[in-house]
Amino acid sequence: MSELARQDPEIAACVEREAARQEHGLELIASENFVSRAVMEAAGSLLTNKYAEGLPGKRYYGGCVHVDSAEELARTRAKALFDCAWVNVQPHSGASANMAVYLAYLQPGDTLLGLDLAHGGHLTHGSPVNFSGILYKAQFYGVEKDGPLEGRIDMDKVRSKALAVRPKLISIGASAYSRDFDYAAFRSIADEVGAFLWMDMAHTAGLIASKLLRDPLPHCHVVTTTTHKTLRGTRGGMVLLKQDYENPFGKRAPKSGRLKMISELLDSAVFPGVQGGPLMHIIAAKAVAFGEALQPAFRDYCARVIANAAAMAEEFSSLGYRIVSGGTDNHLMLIDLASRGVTGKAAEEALSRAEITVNKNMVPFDPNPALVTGGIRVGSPAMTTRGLGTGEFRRIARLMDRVLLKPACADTSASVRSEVAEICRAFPLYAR
Ligand code: DSN
Repeated sequence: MSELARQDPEIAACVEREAARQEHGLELIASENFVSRAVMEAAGSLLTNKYAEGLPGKRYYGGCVHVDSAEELARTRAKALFDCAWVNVQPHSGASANMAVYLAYLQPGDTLLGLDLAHGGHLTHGSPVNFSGILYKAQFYGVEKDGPLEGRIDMDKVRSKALAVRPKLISIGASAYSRDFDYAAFRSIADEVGAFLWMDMAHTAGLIASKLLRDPLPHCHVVTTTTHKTLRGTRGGMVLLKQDYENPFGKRAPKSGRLKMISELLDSAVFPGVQGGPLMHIIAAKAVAFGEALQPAFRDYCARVIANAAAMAEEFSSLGYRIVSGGTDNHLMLIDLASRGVTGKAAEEALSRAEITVNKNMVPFDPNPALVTGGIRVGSPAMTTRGLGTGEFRRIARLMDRVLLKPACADTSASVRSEVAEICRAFPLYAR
């Protein structure tokens, strides 16, 4: 970064300080991870200079031969990773990928059915403050408040809701749900009500690619994801199809009159529907990350992500915390802080003073507003990348408990901070 430091010391200082924060703190935000230096090099490369609207071999600009190769590599690797027939790697983010799905499958005013944001869903699955809730009629299913399915989705209730509201699109996927999904049951409901089934696997894509969670692709009409989070690539999005199929909307190619394939509708939805020029440096970085995820070591990493989250959830439970749904199948857990009488907001701030980063999160049926919350969401992907194992994750749960028992105590904060520093020194980030 010597050139950046010389030309723009203010921005260089921001990057330096963020590097120090990442190196010296415990990153437990479930949606974050640390990419490799190779991914960063591709993301920071001169491919940023190139405009390449269109698709490989069919661009609206000259000079695309090399970025075409990079995008082809990204597509080939993504297809191998998820064992699927088609992919579009251009979405700038998960939200852009999701927007393309709405554009391809729905008309404004159509009904969709998704997981309630307050029960772990995502903004782009119909929240009233998001385009998905503004342009479409959003209906929601949730998780159970108590009983044997506490914190889990009851598929009988999803079916009843689907029969009542007759959605055109059913979404699966979440940003704060610690259990696996029953894709076959979702598909049977979608077929019964004549809906399309869409899985947004942003959080769990790496675990799915590693075959440690169920695979949504054979069951869903379309799948989207982000490329960071458990997939451990650069920030970005992607749309996938297990198999291509003729579009069910009767749309035909202008000259030949043949029915267009759904992949053509999705390609057009990404560009020009939602985006302009794709970010070729980011697409190259996605290719690098997919290449990494195809290595056997990535599956080992994902297995450790799951084992670490499970150990941490167990430790929190034994300390007296309620984990929503009683545990986790994946990389994250939602912790109800009621037993400690502290809000999510106060917990996030107190933990941050001890160099532990989490995010406040509503727990299902939370009486607190979204900016206060009664819980926190904690995830294992980032610190597993640094090499921590189940022993360290259990220790971190105990450190967090010390802070949560005395959130305002400066001495506690200082002593936990020094233990955090010790862990960080033992598991350096980019010093490897
Ligand atoms: N913002 C992401 C998360 O933190 O889960 C979801 O897009």
